[in-house]
Amino acid sequence: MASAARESAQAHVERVMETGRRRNPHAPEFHQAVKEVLESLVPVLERHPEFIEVGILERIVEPERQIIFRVPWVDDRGVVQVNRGFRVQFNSAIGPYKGGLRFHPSVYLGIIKFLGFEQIFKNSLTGLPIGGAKGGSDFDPKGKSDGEVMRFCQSFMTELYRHIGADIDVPAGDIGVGAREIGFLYGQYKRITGLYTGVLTGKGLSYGGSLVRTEATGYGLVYFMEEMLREAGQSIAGKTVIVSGSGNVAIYATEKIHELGGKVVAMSDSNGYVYEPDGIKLATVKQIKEVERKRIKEYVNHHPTAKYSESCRGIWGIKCDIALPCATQNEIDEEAARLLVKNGCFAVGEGANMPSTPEAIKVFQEHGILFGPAKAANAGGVATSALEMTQNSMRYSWTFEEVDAKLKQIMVNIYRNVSKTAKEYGMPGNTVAGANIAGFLKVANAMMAQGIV
Ligand code: NDP
Ligand code: 2IT
Repeated sequence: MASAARESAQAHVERVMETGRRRNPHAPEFHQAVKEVLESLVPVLERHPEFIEVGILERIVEPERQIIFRVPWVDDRGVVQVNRGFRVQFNSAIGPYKGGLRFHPSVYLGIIKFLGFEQIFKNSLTGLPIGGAKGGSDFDPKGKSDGEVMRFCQSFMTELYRHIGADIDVPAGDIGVGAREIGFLYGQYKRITGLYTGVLTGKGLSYGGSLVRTEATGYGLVYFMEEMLREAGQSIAGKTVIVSGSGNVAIYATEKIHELGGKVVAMSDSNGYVYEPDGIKLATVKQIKEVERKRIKEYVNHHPTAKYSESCRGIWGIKCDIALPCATQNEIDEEAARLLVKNGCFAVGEGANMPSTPEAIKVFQEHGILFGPAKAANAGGVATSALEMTQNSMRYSWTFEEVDAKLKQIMVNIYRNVSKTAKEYGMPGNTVAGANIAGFLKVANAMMAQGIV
């Protein structure tokens, strides 16, 4: 009986994935994200055949709405440029759509869908009432003037505004979208609609932003890691850490690691990495990246003891105790994972979305590496976005200490929920399954209650 149920749950998952592949050609990242989640859900479907009966999986892999639009703008030379804009409103079972906007030349529908799909489960894990969405554009902010970025953002919002709202869909930042872009987007939304509402998060502190949102993803990642290490009788103090990327998530993960007595010895960007055995001087990275918007290789001009190497992949060859991939999807492949393990790395926390390939995750699992999967470990950013929405609704602001304490508690709760769920389903230590199952259950129960919609 049990094995018949297993077969049918397995067959159901295979069928949904097959339909997904047929319906979404040329979207490998989306298929990768769906496969990882759905394969974890087989034991859930065995316990809850009612989820199969009402087509929860068929519905959860199909976005509620996908918007693709033209974004025309004029560059500083007076030349007309055209980019493509996206917003995928994936699932609103547990709250208004919520998720970031990514501006990067690699953006296409498949990337936005993988991110939007992940966001459903991540947002559920925060315990806060937010649905899943993602958006963005193939616009490349690198090398653009502030004026160009502003005109692009205004054009982007001139189309997007009709699809979003404080109780409908609340975008935020992601790669290439930080405080500057959110400011321009917010200004244009307000100008068009006349509404002063919490329609975006990651806003500046002077116009409705929340303290700690800037730091939240990186800090949250380290709070998650700290709790995972604590359960294993370890701590961050005294550990050597490598952090890939040098953007928002990487910078504030590094800041918190240093605060807790760890030492980050390497950071990167898409061109290369810097290695500083005495510990990265974060003030220099902030100056180069946040103020000057330059490349990480500039770091060695300030600190001649550091070494710069071309090729961002080389960072995984550096000896460390803990690795925090905080740049982009699939940045750790099987070879990089094996190198990390060989060099003694015992814990990996995913700050970026889907930074480890399935083969890399397998290597980590086979070697008993403590692993914080993205949708759990990097949920601190969107959780603090939800706290920003709460403050906007209350027309009130909490102090830094208040928001930080809530963020920390949320990350500890996420780790405990993930760990407990993995145990409940007979897979102790399997944080990937724990995160996927725990995130799924809340959404699936809400979808059950709301009928076939
Ligand atoms: P930023 O734009 O601030 O920084 C991105 C960093 O990653 C840069 O150092 C960038 O280098 C590097 N990077 C981007 N694309 C690539 C690539 N294709 N190959 C190599 N390096 C790359 O973005 P964030 O720090 O906000 O985002 C980093 C990751 O964290 C993303 O995966 C994002 O989805 C995820 N995330 C972000 C959250 C947030 O609140 N911001 C929340 C949860 C997850 P370069 O300058 O050379 O492009
Ligand atoms: O991937 C993510 O969770 C984010 N980019 C943050 C989304 C948000 O709405 O704060």
